[in-house]
Amino acid sequence: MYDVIGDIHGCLTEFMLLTEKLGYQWDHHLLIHPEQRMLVFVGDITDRGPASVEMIRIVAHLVEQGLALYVPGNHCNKLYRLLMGHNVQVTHGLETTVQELNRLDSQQREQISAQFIALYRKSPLILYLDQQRLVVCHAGMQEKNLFKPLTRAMKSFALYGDTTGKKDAKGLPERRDWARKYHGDPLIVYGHTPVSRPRWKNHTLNLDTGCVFGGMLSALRYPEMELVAVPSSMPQISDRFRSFPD
Ligand SMILES: [Mn+2]
Repeated sequence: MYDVIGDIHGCLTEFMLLTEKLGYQWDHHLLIHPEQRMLVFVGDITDRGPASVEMIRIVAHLVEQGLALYVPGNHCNKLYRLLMGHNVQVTHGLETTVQELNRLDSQQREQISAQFIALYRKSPLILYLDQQRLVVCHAGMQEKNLFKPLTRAMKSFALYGDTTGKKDAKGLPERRDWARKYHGDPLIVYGHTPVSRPRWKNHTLNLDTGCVFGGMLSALRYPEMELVAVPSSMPQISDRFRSFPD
């Protein structure tokens, strides 16, 4: 039994409220569910929100202890590359995570970097759960590529979705509606593209309800298929939400 959680982006308060609502309790710095349910993170745990470092600590610790699963998102990928010493642009929210890291003393900074690097390296871009009936991936995956070894193009799809390289009318990267063309049996649960309500399309579910943009933080209880959410405490930035035709 899983509780899949959408993009958190440093929204620790909402994460605490959501896990409480899902029935998790803190026990020795770990979130435990009395019915031994498991948390699954769809990626993008950092950037833009107020508590990215603490989210890294929590997620890394839970995964280390075998109490949670995680797939990296594009923001996680960029943070990983930064921490590995690559030259990345500190933009699109990464600046808040870097500010938080810079406020730590060097020993704490080293520790959190090492924790995140270890978390990233051991986490697959796609999780196949419940005998391959449940697929979790940050930005989604095409039906024809499920269960296959990941190529470079598939890795990019898993992190960024079906991008065109162009910008849309709002100046955001254009993303094709891959879920519309998905007709597979496995349920694909993903995030990445903020929508005002969790979006079911064919056998896919987008759980990124834009918590960091003032929406809400959403979870899917699986296999119950119940949606659980808490409202965001962040200011609402409505032009960050996308809408798709049904
Ligand atoms: Mn993302």
